[in-house]
Amino acid sequence: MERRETTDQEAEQMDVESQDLVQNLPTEIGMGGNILYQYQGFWCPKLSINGMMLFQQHFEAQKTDIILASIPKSGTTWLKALAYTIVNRSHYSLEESPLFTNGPHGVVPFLEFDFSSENQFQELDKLAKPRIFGTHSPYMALPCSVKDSAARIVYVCRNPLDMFISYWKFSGNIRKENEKHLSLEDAFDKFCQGVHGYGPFWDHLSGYWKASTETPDKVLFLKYEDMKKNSVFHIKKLADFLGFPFSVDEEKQGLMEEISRVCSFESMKNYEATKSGTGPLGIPASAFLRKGKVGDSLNYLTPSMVGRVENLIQKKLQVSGLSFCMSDKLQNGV
Ligand code: PAP
Repeated sequence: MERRETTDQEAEQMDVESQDLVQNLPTEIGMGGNILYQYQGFWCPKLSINGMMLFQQHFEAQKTDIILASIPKSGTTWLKALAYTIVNRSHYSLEESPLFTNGPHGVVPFLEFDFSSENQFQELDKLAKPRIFGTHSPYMALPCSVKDSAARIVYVCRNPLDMFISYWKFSGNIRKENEKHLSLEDAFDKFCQGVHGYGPFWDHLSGYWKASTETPDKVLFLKYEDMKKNSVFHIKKLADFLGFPFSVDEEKQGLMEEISRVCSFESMKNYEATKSGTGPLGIPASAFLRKGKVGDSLNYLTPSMVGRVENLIQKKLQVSGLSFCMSDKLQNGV
């Protein structure tokens, strides 16, 4: 297909059209005082609404693409580091990986945050294959070319209690002085109504879960807690799924253990890119690594709050067959 540049007039027209569309969407205030738009059945943060539309309109998936998907605060940064390291291990020694200087968000861009024009999407054709991207888009909102091509999707999810606390803490930490952070109680109430970035979480999770059960060769579904429990096992699983399996020699040399160590929370916290770099939208990279623990939410939520989420999960997700280790097991978190 022959491509041509968008003219200034067309770009202006598109801008006006998307502005009109956005202005008519229902809104809510989310954590960190961010505006959320109800867009295509999910709550899209204002910061990424234009990017989301551009992604949907202009991204052309290639059959070798790797798309790392998640709802925020579920292990995206970790998954980016792991997938990038696995796929590029023949190009860079572990000691010299660009991951240390550019960080996971630098080497694996987000499709709805990091590109702001049609031209930038077209430029992506020139990237070396396989291209690796991140997204917080719900499955149903992904462009058709991602769903219909042979591009592979890896989804990481996390116990919603920990995901919520991680999101709430992050939003409070990065907000600007003039932005009003929601109290824990208000944010939690909205979370339970599905009003949070890219929520409702149950729709996000069940969309990718369903796709992974229907097309397991296309969508790999991972859980943060399982990865924490046995990261080497999941590194092997990820490498096999992505088509970059470890050779017998690599296994003998302990390469999977080495990748697990290099991408562990403790190691990543000390990357130069984490200590002094920025992540998406200019946010300090250090904000993406807080505690990295399972069960931290129990330090913040009351038993009745925990019970409310447990009920929600049962009501909204059990039917799909998706389950989580809940409060009793979280207590013994990794
Ligand atoms: P994002 O969606 O904004 O990119 P994401 O990386 O999904 O964020 O989530 C951040 C969480 O993953 C943080 O959890 P916490 O607030 O409970 O601490 C962060 O610490 C955790 N995290 C980041 N890197 C790692 C890692 N290498 N191992 C384990 N957890 C990690």
